[in-house]
Amino acid sequence: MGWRILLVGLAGSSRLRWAKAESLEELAALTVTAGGEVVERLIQVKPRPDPATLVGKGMVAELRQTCRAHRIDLLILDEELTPTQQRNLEDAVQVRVIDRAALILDIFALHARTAEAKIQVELAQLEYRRTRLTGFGTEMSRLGGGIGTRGPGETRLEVDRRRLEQRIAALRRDLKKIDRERAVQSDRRQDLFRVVLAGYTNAGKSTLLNRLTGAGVKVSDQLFATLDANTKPWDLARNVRILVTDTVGFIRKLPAQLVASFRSTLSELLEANLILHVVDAGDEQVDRKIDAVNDTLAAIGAAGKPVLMVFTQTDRVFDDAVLKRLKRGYARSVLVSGQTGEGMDDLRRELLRRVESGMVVRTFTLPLHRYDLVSLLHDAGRVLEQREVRGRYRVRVIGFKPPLARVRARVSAALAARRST
Ligand SMILES: Nc1nc2c(ncn2[C@@H]2O[C@H](COP(=O)(O)OP(=O)(O)OP(=O)(O)O)[C@@H](O)[C@H]2O)c(=O)[nH]1
Ligand SMILES: [Mg+2]
Repeated sequence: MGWRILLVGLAGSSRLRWAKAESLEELAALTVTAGGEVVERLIQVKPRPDPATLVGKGMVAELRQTCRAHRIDLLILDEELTPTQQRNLEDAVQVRVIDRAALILDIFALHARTAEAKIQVELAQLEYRRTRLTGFGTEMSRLGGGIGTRGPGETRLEVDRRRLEQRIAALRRDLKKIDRERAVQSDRRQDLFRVVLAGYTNAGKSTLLNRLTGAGVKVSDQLFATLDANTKPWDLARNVRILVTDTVGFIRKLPAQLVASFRSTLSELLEANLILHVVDAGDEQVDRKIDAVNDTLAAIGAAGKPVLMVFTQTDRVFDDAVLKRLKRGYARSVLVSGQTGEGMDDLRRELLRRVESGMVVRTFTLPLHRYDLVSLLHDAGRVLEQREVRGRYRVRVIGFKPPLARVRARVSAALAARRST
């Protein structure tokens, strides 16, 4: 049996009521993903939240009644709750109360599979708890010089906090170790062009990765199905191999603790040569979700990265006007369906154009019979032309600078060796 849940939102004005209803719709999807059953939703229009309970007095009474009438187990607020507000509400309504951030943290905990994701989630949860403890502490000290916190031994609050700090420090150490191992791995693949998928949760990123690379990543109609980073090679064209990475999705009001603890997973985005911003074309909130993703990209420092907009799930869109508007609104965007494979050629072509625009063309002159060097060039890039000119090989190659520079050094050494003999 799922938990019976009541969702509550606060709108600053009646004009904002509709936006809040939409936000509650998303909160409902999160609740279902977490295994709960949404029994009822309530929105209160209130320009100024009540400092003690967030919602107003009348609403508190209504909540208590609704909870009793519908046998509610848990109340989820779409707004951020201070620890005091949470406690006051629980006392008044006599039901457990959490906020949106706690719910998202819960889903992350449920979906974490890899060791790294598990550590990251626990760290975020403890940081969330710590801000609550700190909140309590500062409130106490504002009440005048530590009354209630003094005594012969440590207070319970201080013991809790110390344990929390110790565990947080241990988790940070574990993450750092995983980070170092990853750094070794990524050194090995630094020559390849890296494309990273970013986008709102449930947009269709993993489906797209599977379609492009046959990766076999888990796809599901749940929010935050993917919490780790999966990287797969993809041969974009002959001799143009790129790496495609699928990673954790975003959402409006993603808790800051999660952004912080998933820093290393999200750093894939910072190392990308190109970000594919994947958007569900069939979503009614397309523009708002794009904004939310852009905000999060900015928050992690990836705002200036080259981006290619990819609208997926076009097979769900039956109104051509919708697709036309997207195509017109976002320059050089691509329309695809990860499910049917429609539009993949367009995506491949646009990607190849982007990849090759970051490449350079170099001409190499090699001693005849140095097939080893010729073969190095074939590995380092795409050979455009290869012919014999006055007793030398002339090879023209398009590729990335670092690998071509390494071959250049080998060629110079070979030529110097010939000259000195
Ligand atoms: N009809 C249709 N459904 C799609 C398409 N792409 C994805 N879906 C469905 O949308 C849901 C989410 O797909 P995922 O690929 O898991 O989305 P995601 O962006 O990886 O989501 P998270 O990892 O949870 O953030 C699944 O139920 C998919 O089957 C598509 O092109 N067409
Ligand atoms: Mg996914």
